[in-house]
Amino acid sequence: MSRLIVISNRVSVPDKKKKDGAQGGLAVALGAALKEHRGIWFGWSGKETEVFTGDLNMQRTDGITTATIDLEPQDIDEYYNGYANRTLWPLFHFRIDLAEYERQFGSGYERVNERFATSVAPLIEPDDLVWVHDYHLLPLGKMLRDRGIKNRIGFFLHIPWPPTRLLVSLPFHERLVLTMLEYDIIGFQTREWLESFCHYVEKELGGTVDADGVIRFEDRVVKAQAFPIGIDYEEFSRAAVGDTARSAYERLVQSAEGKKVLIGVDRLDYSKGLPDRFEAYDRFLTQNAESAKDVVLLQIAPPSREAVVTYQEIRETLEGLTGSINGAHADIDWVPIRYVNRGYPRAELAGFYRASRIALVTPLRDGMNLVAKEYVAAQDPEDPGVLILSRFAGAALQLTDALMVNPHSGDEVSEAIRTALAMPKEERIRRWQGMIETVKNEDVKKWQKDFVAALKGS
Ligand code: ADQ
Repeated sequence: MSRLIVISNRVSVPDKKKKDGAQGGLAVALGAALKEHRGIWFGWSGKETEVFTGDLNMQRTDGITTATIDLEPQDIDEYYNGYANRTLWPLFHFRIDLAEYERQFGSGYERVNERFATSVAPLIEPDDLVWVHDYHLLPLGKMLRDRGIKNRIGFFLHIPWPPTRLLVSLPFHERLVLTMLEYDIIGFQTREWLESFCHYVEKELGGTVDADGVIRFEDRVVKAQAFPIGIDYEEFSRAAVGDTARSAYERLVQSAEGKKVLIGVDRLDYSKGLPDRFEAYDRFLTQNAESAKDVVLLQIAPPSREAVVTYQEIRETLEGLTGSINGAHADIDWVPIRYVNRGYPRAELAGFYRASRIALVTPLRDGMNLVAKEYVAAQDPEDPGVLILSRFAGAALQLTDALMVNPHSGDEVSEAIRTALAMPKEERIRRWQGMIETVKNEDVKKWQKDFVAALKGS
């Protein structure tokens, strides 16, 4: 079996014992994938160094070999906080209004990608498969080719790919996409993002794309395909009935005192639609005053990317909204929103999901969204809860039995909450059965196997 070299911005081995801090979807998914393959996970350590040396820190933790490099403060500002999170992330989530186009962000991004390539290239042996992840490293394939790496190299994008009309607002968009054509395979979460990419290649570059997603441009042949990511269903559904989950479940049920819990679990990110969600819930409380006190919203939202000002703003917005909604509706024995700014171990989250009658997964745009799948996996088959899901999450293309909403419409979300609360058990079971099949069959192991098979060219 070929070795797998996984390359992503950050390397963080999932640690079940870790009590604080959330683990992003990427860390969770890759941890599961890497355990099955011997190989190396390469990326940034998350640490700063005064002067970049390219020295590798190699470690073996929990069955996974990692190799990391430290970056200079200027690298972190321009590449990570700058181009990745102030330019590409907002643009790729359709927020062109938030995208900042600064020349030094672009050059920092290219410089750090070159640094990644220089440091990882010596680790790559002739038969290795190389799998690059996400928007931080779009041009890495080209930079590896420039260093003589002839291996099969694949790329997977965890976030949406924007429509051509938005992407062309990015200075040097052509140069960026051209570097991606050095990969052998490019994976997207859904057909929608795949089609946007192919559209760009045809319309802006003049390449051709056949019915199998094979792109031809000059002398390059690249396969583009959708690989919807899943969760580690086995691990998660087991965790949901374990001791830790059970006590988390009890804790939430007891504290809710007979009220139905609505749960939201998201990184604190403007793409997740949290203010819109809170406003829709406010509307629900106003329009359904008689049943308002029968519910409580638990929103778990650990801060992320705090160095970026838009993330500081979303935090302030939410704190303000929580205060005003709680102020307007609360009584001496009831507060409508419990807003928690921290991460929880996965097993505890599973218990919270199981104790919640409704999950509100209402991002304005999301590559996939794993919380939706985790919620489904954690439910009691005899008495499952209802998933309210944004049609703009990649997961909406798979979880078609969810209550689908337009997250921009407060009326629609408020109405969906009402419908979910009144939904008879038979309908809850029927919808859940439709979804659990997908969550179970299209899990992270299948995602990883499918991608690696495509990367091998088999
Ligand atoms: P994210 O934007 O981070 O991932 P998501 O897919 O929902 O979004 O994954 C979040 C993960 O973090 C989930 O596994 C969740 O349980 C965990 N998490 C969130 N809040 C937590 C908390 N308070 N405590 C503990 N754990 C918490 C990106 C893309 C997504 C894509 C994934 C995977 O933006 O669209 O689905 O990568 O490809």
